[in-house]
Amino acid sequence: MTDRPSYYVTTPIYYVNDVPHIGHAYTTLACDMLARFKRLDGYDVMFLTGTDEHGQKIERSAEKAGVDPQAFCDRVSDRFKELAAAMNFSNDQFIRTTEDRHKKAVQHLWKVLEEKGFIYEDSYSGWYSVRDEAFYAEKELTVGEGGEKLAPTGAPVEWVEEPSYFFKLSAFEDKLLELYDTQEDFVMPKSRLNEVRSFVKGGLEDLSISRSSFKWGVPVPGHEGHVMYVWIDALANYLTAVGYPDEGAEAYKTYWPANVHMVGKDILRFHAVYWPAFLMAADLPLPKRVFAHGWWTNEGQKISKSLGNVIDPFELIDTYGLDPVRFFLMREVPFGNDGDFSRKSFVLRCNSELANGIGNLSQRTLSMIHKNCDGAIPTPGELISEDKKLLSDIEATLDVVRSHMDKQAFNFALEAIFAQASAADSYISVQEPWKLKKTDPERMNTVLYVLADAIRQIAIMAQAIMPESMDKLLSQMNVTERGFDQIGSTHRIAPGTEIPKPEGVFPRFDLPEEDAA
Ligand code: ME8
Repeated sequence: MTDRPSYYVTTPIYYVNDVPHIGHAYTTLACDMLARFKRLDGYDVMFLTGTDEHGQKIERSAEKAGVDPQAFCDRVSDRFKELAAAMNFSNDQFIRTTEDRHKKAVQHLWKVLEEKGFIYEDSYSGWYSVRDEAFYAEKELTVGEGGEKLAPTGAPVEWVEEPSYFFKLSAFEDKLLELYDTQEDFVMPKSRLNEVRSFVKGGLEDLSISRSSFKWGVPVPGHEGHVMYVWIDALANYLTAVGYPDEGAEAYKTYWPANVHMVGKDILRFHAVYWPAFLMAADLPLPKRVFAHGWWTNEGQKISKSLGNVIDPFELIDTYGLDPVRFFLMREVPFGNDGDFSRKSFVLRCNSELANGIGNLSQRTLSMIHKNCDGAIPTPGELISEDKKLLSDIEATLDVVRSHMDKQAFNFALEAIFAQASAADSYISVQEPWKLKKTDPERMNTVLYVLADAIRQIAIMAQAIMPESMDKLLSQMNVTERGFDQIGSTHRIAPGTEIPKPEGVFPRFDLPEEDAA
């Protein structure tokens, strides 16, 4: 235990039926930015991601690939680990649902639910979509072009009849509605909360939580022939990772309940309805928030394997470098909304805010210092009101950014940080330090000092989104203390700090050929 406040953030665990794409990178990146930000702000953070490896979808994919399911899971799960490394994710754990610790945890949870009288045996007959790993009521289905029945997501459904155990979800209608009314911001954004509330108000049926027509799942304890429904298995990963069922485990005591379960809008129902109901039934504390973000399309089109337009994060990183990719994904679209990925927007955004923004600002300033101040941070004279304003505005930005981050408004957090880079640019244009060299070298020293300290603080705040580039920039300035406790007037950059000839941090990109003309 530390006396620092704790913060637990989770990503969905991704199905291993398919290799990772930009959507998976996006969700985990949002959590990475949050985790890094909280660490820099002094929190004791637990950041969890991983893979969801059971269920019929995985069993069938393995069969199709002609590989044993475990070997299949090992292979694809590794690819998600490679993505985490390529994206510089700082997850503290990578959980896999085929691990023993997880099977034990979810079997324990099952037994608790059973002992408390929330599980009963019956048989299920109804519609099931393997692609969504979800049951659908007849009234939810739509009809496809060929007259076939489809899930509301467009996924095919099949009729299933089999013995099954059920969870008494219907008993939780009122309790869930009360949760949405009383626990502020349990579901965010607000518009999503309304969606969830009206789903629950529409009436909840008991949920089939075991399958008996295939094998690839966690065995239901004491009931041979049944494996758990993949969603009860998957959701429990958030508990396994902190040591459940040992409620006395240090990690459990420190981190549970989670602060944020980050998910895409497609899986909100599982997290905001089923998950709290399971936890209430087991008498376990509820997570503080479920945040459902929007979906990316590719140049206006839905991203899908069958359309062949899946955006490969590895390819993007190869083409543009990692930090511009991280920056663009979090900066471009208000978090929570859907967004469109286009290379033109990518290039325009990165050129204006990275290459021409913070990149140019730091390159110009550090070059001037290197050249005109004997390669070291100059000693400032007395600060005038413009100097003080720039620095105090930057200091005040930290609280603005904190408040955006606490609402998962990542784009606004970045906008606030980068507005300070623009403010520093305007300050240069007004102060014209290059002219002061001859007319008033002491004032030039002050201006360059103020700029260096402004850049130091902007770079400290931007570390959560661009860890590598900001490390490069801060290292060029010999800044070693980089936590948010270093923001403000008590920790200014020390005069005399060596500033070598700077190297550019952000390249400028060319527009894609079709847009360049
Ligand atoms: O649902 N845009 O796994 P999954 C944005 N195993 N985000 C996207 C996206 C897109 N186009 N496509 C995918 C599962 N995502 C379950 C979760 S959790 C206990 C179990 C992201 O591999 C988004 O976060 O289908 C979405 O919710 C998730 O990937 C779905 O991943």
